[in-house]
Amino acid sequence: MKKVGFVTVYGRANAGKSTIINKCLGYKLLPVSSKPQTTRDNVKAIYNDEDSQIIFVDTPGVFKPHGKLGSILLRDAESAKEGVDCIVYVIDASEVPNFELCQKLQNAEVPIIIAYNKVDLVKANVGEERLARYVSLLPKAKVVRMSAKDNFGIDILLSEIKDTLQEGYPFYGLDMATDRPKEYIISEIVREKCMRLLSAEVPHSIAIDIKSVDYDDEENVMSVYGNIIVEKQSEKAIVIGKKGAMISEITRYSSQSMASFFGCKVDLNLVVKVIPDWRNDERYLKKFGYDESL
Ligand SMILES: Nc1nc2c(ncn2[C@@H]2O[C@H](COP(=O)(O)OP(=O)(O)OP(=O)(O)O)[C@@H](O)[C@H]2O)c(=O)[nH]1
Ligand SMILES: [Mg+2]
Repeated sequence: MKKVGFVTVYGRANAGKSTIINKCLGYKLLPVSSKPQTTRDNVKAIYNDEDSQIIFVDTPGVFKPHGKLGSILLRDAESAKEGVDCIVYVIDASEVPNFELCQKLQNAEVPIIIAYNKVDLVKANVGEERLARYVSLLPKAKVVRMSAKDNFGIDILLSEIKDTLQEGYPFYGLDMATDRPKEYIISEIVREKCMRLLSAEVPHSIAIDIKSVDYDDEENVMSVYGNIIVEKQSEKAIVIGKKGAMISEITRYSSQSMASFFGCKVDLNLVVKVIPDWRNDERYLKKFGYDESL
């Protein structure tokens, strides 16, 4: 028997939720970028050690929603607080405090751990004064001061999480990293590179549609064909770049990440397509995995 359970990682956009989960896992599974709304799904990331299995549920950051996709993301983030064993509430210590989410957490029936993240970016006295105000609204919460980027506080967070979990049998196989198929991991790798390399609003109108993944055992090569979907011709031109410079950067960085994640060579072929206003079109939202009716 191990300590087992589901732990939702919740908080405002860009607080460092996905970074914290990746650091707990010890390898990079989830997309991270400096732009808000990087995460678009409630993805399960499975952590295993000798005495525990923790199933982290990453969530889209809470953000003022735009359009149908934005509303789906917000609904996903809020619903992920239900039916779990513990909630890790991630706060960016360097941001001006915002107590809206504390109110949403005040009636939670499960233990809450405040992951007070990015302490590297704020003077200690300012950070502590802000933290005290959060704690006064969530007096029962445990607090872990962290800098996920520097791996500071990760061990303490894991041990606080384990303290909240019950003994039981693992829910997932010990070699499983996530509940999602490889096509999903690939699409998230490509989307992350788009988030990182493209500026302004373009990344938010992108979806990745992986068409095929074939693996050649003898050559140890994974061949992938996929589409990068954007909403406008002007965005397509930006994603392709001058003489194809941008799409080749996206392809190069994505291939490197895929090669290190899957441990094989990668032949990645990406085509840019325009689907006007897909983020407000139920058919396409569904096709790209953002289901309104769930
Ligand atoms: N300085 C500093 N930066 C951090 C820390 N943790 C995360 N970051 C950075 O903060 C940015 C956002 O990190 P993410 O992990 O994508 O944040 P998120 O909460 O998952 O964001 P969304 O998915 O958009 O809601 C990235 O640029 C990270 O590198 C930290 O402890 N210190
Ligand atoms: Mg995220």
